Amino acid sequence: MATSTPSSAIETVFRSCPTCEASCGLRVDIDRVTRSVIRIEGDARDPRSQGYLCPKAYAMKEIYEDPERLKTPLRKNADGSWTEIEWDEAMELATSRLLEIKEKHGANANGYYIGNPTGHNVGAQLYLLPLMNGLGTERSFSAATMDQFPQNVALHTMIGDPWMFPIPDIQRTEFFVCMGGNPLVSQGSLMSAPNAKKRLTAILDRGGRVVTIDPRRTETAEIASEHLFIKPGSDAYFLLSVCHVLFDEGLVAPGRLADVTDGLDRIEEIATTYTPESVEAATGIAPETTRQLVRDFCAVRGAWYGRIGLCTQEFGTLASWLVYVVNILTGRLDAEGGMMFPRSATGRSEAGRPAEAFQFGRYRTALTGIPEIAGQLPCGLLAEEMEESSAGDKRMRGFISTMGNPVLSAPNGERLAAALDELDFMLSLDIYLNETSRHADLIMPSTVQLEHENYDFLFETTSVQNFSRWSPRLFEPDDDQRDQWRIYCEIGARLAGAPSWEIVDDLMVKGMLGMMVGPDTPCPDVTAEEAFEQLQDDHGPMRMIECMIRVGPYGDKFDDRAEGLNLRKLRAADQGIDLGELSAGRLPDAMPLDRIELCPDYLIADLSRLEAALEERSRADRLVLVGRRQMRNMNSWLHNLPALAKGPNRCTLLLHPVDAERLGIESGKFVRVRSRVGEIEVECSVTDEMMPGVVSLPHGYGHRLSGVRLSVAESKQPGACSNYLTDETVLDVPSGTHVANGIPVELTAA
Ligand SMILES: Nc1nc2c(c(=O)[nH]1)N[C@H]1C(S)=C(S)[C@@H](COP(=O)(O)OP(=O)(O)OC[C@H]3O[C@@H](n4cnc5c(=O)[nH]c(N)nc54)[C@H](O)[C@@H]3O)O[C@H]1N2
Ligand SMILES: Nc1nc2c(c(=O)[nH]1)N[C@H]1C(S)=C(S)[C@@H](COP(=O)(O)OP(=O)(O)OC[C@H]3O[C@@H](n4cnc5c(=O)[nH]c(N)nc54)[C@H](O)[C@@H]3O)O[C@H]1N2
Ligand code: SF4
Ligand SMILES: [Mo]
Repeated sequence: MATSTPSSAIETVFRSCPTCEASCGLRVDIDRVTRSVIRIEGDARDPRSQGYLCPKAYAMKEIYEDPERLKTPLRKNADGSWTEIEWDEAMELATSRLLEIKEKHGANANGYYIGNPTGHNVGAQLYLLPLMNGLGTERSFSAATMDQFPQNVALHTMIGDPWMFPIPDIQRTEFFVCMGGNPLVSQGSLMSAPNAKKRLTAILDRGGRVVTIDPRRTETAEIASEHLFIKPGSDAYFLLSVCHVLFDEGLVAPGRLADVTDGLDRIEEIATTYTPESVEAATGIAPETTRQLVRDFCAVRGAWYGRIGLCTQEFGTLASWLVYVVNILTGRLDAEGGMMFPRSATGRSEAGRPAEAFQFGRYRTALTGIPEIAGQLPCGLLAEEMEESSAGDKRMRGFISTMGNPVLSAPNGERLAAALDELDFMLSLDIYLNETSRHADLIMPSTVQLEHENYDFLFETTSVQNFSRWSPRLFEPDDDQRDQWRIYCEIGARLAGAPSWEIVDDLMVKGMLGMMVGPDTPCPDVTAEEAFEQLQDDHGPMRMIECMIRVGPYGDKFDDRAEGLNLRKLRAADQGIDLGELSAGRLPDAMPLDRIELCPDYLIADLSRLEAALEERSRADRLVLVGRRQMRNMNSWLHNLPALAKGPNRCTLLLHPVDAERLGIESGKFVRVRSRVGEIEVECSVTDEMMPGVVSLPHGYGHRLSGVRLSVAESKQPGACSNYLTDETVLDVPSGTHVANGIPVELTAA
């Protein structure tokens, strides 16, 4: 809870930073009278971040203070100007238009896109359900298909839970292989690790090794023991050759999990032909390097990890799957120092969960017939779903974009921008008038980070150390601002014809309790009614969190006098609750399937596509584009903050001196980059940190479009949009994830 210093008006409040996955602990000095943030520091007492913070910690303050941040709903007038309107009018407008479309053209004539900050806001996550139920549409798109979806698909088919991610035990590992991730900058993804630099350096300090495998010698590579360049999109070939060496040299040792794993023979057979020699031309990795790496990895406790560079590529699902396969073959899954499973306080990886069947192909996109996969359609196909010329009468006419900026972050943003203008009605749930929301008929902003409570709901399942953390609201919002959860709940209630959002909210909590307490549950002695009466809050996401943590593995089981965790204790814990190191031995009990399926048929079916591409991949004359993340960015949306936007242009294209010379390009000069779908101009930087034949450009820039209110971004870091080059038709087939890494491009001096 907030602790105040009695002699001054200044109060120190502790909370976690919600901007990236790391969820660092912060100490924030605030003045409640002027409602201003005076200072933000890393909290040395936080058990996970131990005082660490990055420049983006100030984003919380600057977003809160940003004069261009929206606080009131905005309605677009016929002449394109905007008028501020009251919430009731906005709700009425949004829901009547969406319902009209639904009645005239069916539920599927509406659709939605869910963006990244959702994962950082517990209310937004928990209340998507009433919104989605209210819409009742199959047209569901999200940032997942530009992100981790291949991992979801691999896990769903292998262990039965798409969200039970194995996380590297970097606290104890002696050998960390990092493919397609740059934790020094991202602070770890599906490996939430504040101060990744310190943690990775500690591996080296205890005599271990860190090996990075990436087409760029990244910031992480700079501190690693070794770096291997790999050609973009070739990781599945390389990982199959790793499996080949494991079998060939008798290094396969699945250990404890062998008894519960099916498919060991099958992977041996698959890997037979993938010798390190046969894939060398495609990967660029010398056979002896592969063999030695495999031997060294097997000699100690290692963790083999892959992240976004392995997901958003042409063979993303195979590459992500093979990372898990390598860990299983070497006995490193669910073992100390290997890849482990966090145990969240909200109980989402406890034994006895039913396995949700993996489904796909129940419906398809209108033009290209791409199948839905586990309820998702590829986000880059939003445009073809909206265009009359592509989808005809079946087109999407009503659209909600929430907490996302797909014009910059999804593939072929230029095509999407044009398609958005064909819609009958578009609602943007966003705090800025930006590249995407400028197309809306109505924008509804929400409170921002400092103005609402939070709970690290997603990242307690991806953290390298178990923890449970609640964060307080620091300031009451001005005027009549609404929290994101309440906006969802209210739109959902109105669309469903419910009497009020409060009733919908109560029903959700009661429904949840009905399954959580009572006979045959971990809380047999409490009834749902009794539990409901005990809840601390009248409404909102913390009621659901309270239910989950009280019933969860560390919970008090709705017994106030018991030792266990409850919301009251959590709210009193300035640094959250440290739940200790990750522990081994969670499989098979904690997974929904009885046995691990090492070679799911669904994934194996994609091997023929991989095989067929080997020759093309082995060509030496390809020039391809990959992405890169930077410390002061968070995808597309922190560029309007002066503290983060300052400094030289960061939207630069990195290329190797050999390529620069061949193409007559110099550092500091602008170059035209062309792909099948688009063309942009960017400043170049020539550096041998790139692999020859590969160029690197960050995403999330391109703040030069008319009609936006982002004056800082526009003047300080406009950049150009790398996703105008991303071809929306090229997919990782089994997951429907887009290929943002390994895009064929041509360069010419501008
Ligand atoms: N080329 C390329 N493209 C990529 C990637 C890549 O590596 N390369 N990465 C992909 C990945 S991993 C991701 S996650 C996506 C991210 O892409 P998106 O999901 O589209 O998210 P952002 O671009 O971060 O945009 C976030 C939006 O949310 C708004 N916002 C922030 N906070 C709030 C809030 O509290 N309430 C409301 N209502 N709105 C808020 C911001 O103003 C902004 O418009 O980008 C993907 N795109
Ligand atoms: N500062 C900062 N932190 C962030 C974000 C941010 O925008 N800024 N975004 C957050 C989000 S939404 C996410 S999803 C995470 C992502 O977290 P990370 O996965 O760590 O993200 P990147 O830094 O993009 O690292 C991807 C790496 O893959 C490499 N790569 C590209 N193609 C290939 C390939 O074919 N094979 C291999 N082996 N490597 C390849 C790239 O060169 C790059 O170094 O970061 C999160 N943290
Ligand atoms: S690393 Fe991430 S969580 Fe930590 S201060 Fe920076 S943005 Fe916030
Ligand atoms: Mo992401």
